[in-house]
Amino acid sequence: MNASSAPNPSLSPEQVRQFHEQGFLVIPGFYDLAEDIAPIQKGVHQIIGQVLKRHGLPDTRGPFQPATFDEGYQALIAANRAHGGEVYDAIKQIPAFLRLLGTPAHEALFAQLRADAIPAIAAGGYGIRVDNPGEERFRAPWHQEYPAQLRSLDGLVYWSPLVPVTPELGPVRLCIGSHHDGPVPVHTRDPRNPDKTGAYGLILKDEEALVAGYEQVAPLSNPGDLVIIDFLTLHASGRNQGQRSRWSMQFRYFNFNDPTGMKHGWKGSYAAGVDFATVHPELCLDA
Ligand SMILES: O=C(O)CCC(=O)C(=O)O
Ligand SMILES: [Fe+2]
Repeated sequence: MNASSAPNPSLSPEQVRQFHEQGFLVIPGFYDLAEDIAPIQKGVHQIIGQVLKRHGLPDTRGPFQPATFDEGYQALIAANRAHGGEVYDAIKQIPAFLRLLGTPAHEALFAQLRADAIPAIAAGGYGIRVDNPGEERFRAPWHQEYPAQLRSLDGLVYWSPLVPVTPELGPVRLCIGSHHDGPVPVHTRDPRNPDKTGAYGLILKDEEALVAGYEQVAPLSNPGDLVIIDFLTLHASGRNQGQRSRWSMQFRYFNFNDPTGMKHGWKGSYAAGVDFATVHPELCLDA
């Protein structure tokens, strides 16, 4: 499907049923590789080039090709990890990425999965993750999206990879059906990882026992595929044990017609400079 030219993607009744039952849905080939994905990969390729240039490092890469758009990135972060941070901050400003964020297809999916919704884009809730091999600091522990994003209780994450996600690259893990059990209280600091702050520092109450109570899956995916995740579904980053960074896009939508969001005025969480404990003290174990 070409997301930019197909404003009304319709999920089959079986897909809708599966999403509500499991709390996530994988849609292979949702986006058009040439129209939607390659321009974003090209933007990343260009930004890697600009960061190399800015730091006076040689650019020995070949011309852009979708399959190798991130060439040179491992060498760049080996030279200086902070250069990777520059790439990370820059790539969420690629015009093709922001165009895809606002595609009518995302709004239509939301309307199909949430009855009577007034769909909205979560400000600060979109980006491109770069999960580097062997890195722990930015790996997302088990979490629900809601405390990390707020906006509305019934929001959706649209997750889509820019590289083929193999088992070595640490696909996202999901607890099947966990959204049915509602919001889980959290600790706001992880004593095991004191350098994890903000949303990365939120740790679920009784994490280990809680997660063990569900069947888990870690779906593999390819560029163009879409994984839709309910804001209440428990999920976590896998561990990247490969040689390449795992590049993936996150688009988050919420609902202006959700009672919980209406109550707090659709506040955002950490990315909006809000301490989530002030909005939901009852969900915060150390408020
Ligand atoms: O890609 C990941 O490792 C985590 C993704 C995630 O937590 C999200 O998209 O909300
Ligand atoms: Fe998440």
